[in-house]
Amino acid sequence: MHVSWTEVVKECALQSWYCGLDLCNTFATARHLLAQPYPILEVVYSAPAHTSQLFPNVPPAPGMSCAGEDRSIYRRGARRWRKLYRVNGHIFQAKRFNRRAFCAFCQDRIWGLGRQGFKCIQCKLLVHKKCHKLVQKPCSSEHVDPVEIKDDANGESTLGRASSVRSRADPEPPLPDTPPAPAPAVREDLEPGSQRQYSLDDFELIRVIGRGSYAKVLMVELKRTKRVYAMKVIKKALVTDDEDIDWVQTEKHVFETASNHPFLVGLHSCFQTPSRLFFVIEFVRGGDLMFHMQRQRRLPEEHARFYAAEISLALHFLHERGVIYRDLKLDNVLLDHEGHIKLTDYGMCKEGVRPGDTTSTFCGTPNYIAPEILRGEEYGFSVDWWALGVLTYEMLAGRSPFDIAQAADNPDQNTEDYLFQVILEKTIRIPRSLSVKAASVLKGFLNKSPSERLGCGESGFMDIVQHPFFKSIEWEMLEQKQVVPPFKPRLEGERDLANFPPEFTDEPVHLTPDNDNVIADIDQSEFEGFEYVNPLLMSLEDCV
Ligand code: ISQ
Repeated sequence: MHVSWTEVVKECALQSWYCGLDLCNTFATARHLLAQPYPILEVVYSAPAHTSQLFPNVPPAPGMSCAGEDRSIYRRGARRWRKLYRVNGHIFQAKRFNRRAFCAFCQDRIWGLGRQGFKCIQCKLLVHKKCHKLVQKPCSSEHVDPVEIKDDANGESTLGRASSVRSRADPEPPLPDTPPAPAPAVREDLEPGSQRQYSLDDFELIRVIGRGSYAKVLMVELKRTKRVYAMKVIKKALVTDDEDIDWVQTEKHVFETASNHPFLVGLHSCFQTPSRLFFVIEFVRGGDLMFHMQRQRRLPEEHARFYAAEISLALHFLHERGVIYRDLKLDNVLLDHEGHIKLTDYGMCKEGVRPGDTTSTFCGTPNYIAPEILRGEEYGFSVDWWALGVLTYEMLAGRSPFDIAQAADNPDQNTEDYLFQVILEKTIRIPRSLSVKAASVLKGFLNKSPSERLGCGESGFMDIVQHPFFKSIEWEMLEQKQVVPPFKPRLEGERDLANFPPEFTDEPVHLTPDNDNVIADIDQSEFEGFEYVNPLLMSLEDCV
């Protein structure tokens, strides 16, 4: 499948409007508002309310940098590009229907598992996947600003979007014949007393510690035990279509798998209110690697080796269980109070991947996207080893491998499109200050050909374990957390938030009251069965 660059360019131009300086950081940092996971339906033409404080500066023109902006390292949200199919003016997107729906072409019921049907994102016409190419009736809403989509040979396209297309902030009304079901407050299928269910009343909200396009992360206390947790809060109104719902399901599944590994954040419980979904997650106190890199500029090789090795173990664990992580970046690597890593944020993961299997969704965080994704190729676990290469380079060099000197002054070089070209074409230059072994491991991970990349050959993970850069690592000890980390985050007490950015911790912690009109538009049946309690953590809690 061919990826069209023009669509990417358009995205960049729009998104480049929102940037600003985070003056709190000693490492001069500019952050872009690239927190929208789906560019097509997420681009906004005026800054959303929450961006005004964090991104106070406006560049002279779209695509240009703000005064003093240093683009080398900043927080960027991961995104998934939607696959759209254009036929007769319609722009179809694959949909899963859990209510009665009929094909406008053959009149038969659309049913079955998975994404059985297609829905036009403009006129809402519903058709079978098999019928979508046969639709004669033109789209009745073609006056809507056309989404910029390039048709490819198969009529299959990626990307493109216009402001008037329905977005997450403008949720889709439910189908008329199906009234929304109420949110299940308590799971009725549970044996009485077998599992405790949680609700918002069980927690005291203490501080905001993070924020993404979909979610806000809070530090909370479970009142009964006084234990502290991170709570990821997602507004249901932002989870409006299949891909979003799949994302929530995936995150929950991977959380369940992750709870068994020392270098992956685990889940305590999940619950919901009519307007929100809540993931209660183990709290990791040391802040993320982005925060620490912004203060330390670059890391000694010994430190980078330790983090890269622990991350490798976490990725290998996921891969062995059929999960591609797809969102490795500094922001998603947390440090615990001792200095061990924990990966977080599983919303971009791909599950159910067997060895040799591939997938093709165009997704990730721009600076970390592997060349095979950009080339539109099918890909597998290789993309995670590429991202580890980018991250290890950032730790060792204090900048991205794809930074171009003076690019910030040149609007043509300041776009995501340009970044993608650099990732695809530029030979990566390794700073001379790095050791031969470090240079070798970086070249290994950053091989643009996935089949030749370190970690992707016949012997897979063993090639990483045996690489000279990792010679001093005792892998079994490392996995058992028996190796003392090179850096211990400074913490004064269990609830010290000194390692979290003040731009988050200074935010008011309250959740806005529910709006009945918004709730009325939510199809609660989509969230049935979301409740979950991790039996492992529960038994720990009972010991308190
Ligand atoms: C757990 N602890 C601290 C921060 C976090 C951010 C996101 C998800 C989980 C977290």
